[in-house]
Amino acid sequence: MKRFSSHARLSRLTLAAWLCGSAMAAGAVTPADAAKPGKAAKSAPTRQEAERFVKDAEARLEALLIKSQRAEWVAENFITDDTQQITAESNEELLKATGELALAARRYNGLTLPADTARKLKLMQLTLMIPDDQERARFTRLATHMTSAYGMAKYCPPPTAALASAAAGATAASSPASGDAKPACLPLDELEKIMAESRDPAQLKDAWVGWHAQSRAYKQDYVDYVALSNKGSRAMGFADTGALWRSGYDMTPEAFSADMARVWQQVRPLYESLHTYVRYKLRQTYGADQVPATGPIPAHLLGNMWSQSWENIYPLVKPSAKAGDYDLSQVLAQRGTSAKEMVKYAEGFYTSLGMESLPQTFWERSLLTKPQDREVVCHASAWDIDQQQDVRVKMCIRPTEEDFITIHHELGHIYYDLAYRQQPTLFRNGANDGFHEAIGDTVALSITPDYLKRLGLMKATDRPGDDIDNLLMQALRKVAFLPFAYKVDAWRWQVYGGQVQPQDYDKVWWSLSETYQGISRPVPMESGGFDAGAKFHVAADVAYARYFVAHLLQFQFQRALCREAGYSGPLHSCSVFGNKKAGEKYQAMLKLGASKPWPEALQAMTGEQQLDGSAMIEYFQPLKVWLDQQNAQFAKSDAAVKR
Ligand code: X8Z
Ligand code: ZN
Repeated sequence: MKRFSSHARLSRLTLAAWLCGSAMAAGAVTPADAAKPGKAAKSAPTRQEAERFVKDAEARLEALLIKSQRAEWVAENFITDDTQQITAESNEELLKATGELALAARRYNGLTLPADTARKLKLMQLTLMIPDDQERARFTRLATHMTSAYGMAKYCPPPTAALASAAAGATAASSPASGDAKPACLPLDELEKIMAESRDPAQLKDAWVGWHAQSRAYKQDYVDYVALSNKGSRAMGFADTGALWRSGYDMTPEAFSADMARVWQQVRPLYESLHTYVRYKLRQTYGADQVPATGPIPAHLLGNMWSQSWENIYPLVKPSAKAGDYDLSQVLAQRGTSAKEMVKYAEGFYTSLGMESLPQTFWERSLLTKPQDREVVCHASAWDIDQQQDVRVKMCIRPTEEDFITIHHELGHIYYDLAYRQQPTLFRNGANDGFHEAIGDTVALSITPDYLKRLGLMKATDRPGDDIDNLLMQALRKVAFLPFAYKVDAWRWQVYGGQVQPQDYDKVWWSLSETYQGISRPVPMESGGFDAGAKFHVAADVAYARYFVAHLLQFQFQRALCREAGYSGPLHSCSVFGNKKAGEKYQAMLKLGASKPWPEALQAMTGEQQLDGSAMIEYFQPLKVWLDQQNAQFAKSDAAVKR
């Protein structure tokens, strides 16, 4: 699968499941037998039998995983009925096998085993088990259908809509049929561009509402999918699929929820300072009738379709006219930087740390630009097709700063894949899914003004802005993201847990949006809505807590790498570009893959054993002081106006 991570992680079947495709090992226990362990085998299980079971399982998993990866790669690169059917079938085969193996693995629970074998058996059981053939087939078809429906969705504004003229200018390929009377349509990437660049609230609202209406079409599919998924999780002894997801962190699901809540409380004051500041600035831009003085910010004004990161409104909130005017997007566009060159920049960072060059097949097989002649899933992803050398990226790259950062993120997945390829199949994965997401983001934290100068992307005469400018930009990306990431799975855990019924999906989504992000829906909710489904990871059923974890871990990793490099200045100015010592430290952790519980991998790299917001807080400390000063001044001037 693609992985947003090693797609093992992007997995809708769950972490271990993607890792664990495979048919039954010869002589292995059948699911029916395994469900009745007492009768399954005549003799008690032994260590030797367990080891042989794991070895056979890994061989078969590997073969099935590769097959399903290839099918899925084709399906996402050429969305057609046939490719959807083929990928659904291969995922079905994989799911059948992972379910059977998970059940069979139970036989060895409680046996004293070598640590590696015990860990593999445990990972194997972190999966869904859907024994009924028809239900399993329906489940994988729903999954494939929702992913493609998301990939192909378009908003076709009516003639009176604010975006009608923008749509008329859209490419013919985006329209349902050229040459007839149907309205022109806007695909997601064009709507995202409007969200990022337009400063017209009517246009922004139209793009927002237009996109969020698309997911209604697959709401019922999602409801059915959730029911089948829960059934599959319960068959493996989990309370529901949310609990299964939370069990992927080497601790109980309850302990993981509590950990997320703990760290969120640590960083919440930083988010609140940013939110207050941004609301004030947006009120100055859009006026008091659009932005309230207190309470939530309307979601369409934050420069992003999901309000998940806010860097696109930097020009509206930048500290002052004195702020630097350097714009990496402009530089990349003006130079006509090609997609391949964008990837080369990112590869150059990893090789500067002592990592290998990307294999030739990466360049031959990746999809780096959006094809004009067919439907593809454009959401960026990294793929580990054969768990050896055949790694690929699928991304519709444009020469922008955002994509410059995203390609560093994607190569983080790829370099993790390459680093752990010597591990056995079941350990070819991240220490947890948040690790996988954090690897490239950590590297991207080293894209400092000094680094851009070294690359020649910034000239000595450019005005790059000072620390506060850069930190504010970074906070719009990283700090703004935290409550969004928290919310997505807080919502899904409740959906999977049955605390939220389909008729209340939007109500709860917006209640969480208000509580955590402090944002509001631009227009009132309508019945039948499915706003959560307008986010890729909900439509494709990719767990999202990974990104919350990653956004904290990356600062922990960066602090450790900078220490290793002997750096002692402020954390936000550190770039480990070219530092082989830091690179070795990083590579040592990457090589471990999933072979050890993640706190051990973290400890080896950072000396810390738990998720912790202190590195992020340290990174943003000067900004926090500045934001609080600004907010205090705003409050004073508001009070003066009121008097
Ligand atoms: O999905 C992604 C990556 C692939 S793993 C492009 N990200 C999340 C998102 O876009 O919502 C990266 C950050 C969050
Ligand atoms: Zn990712």
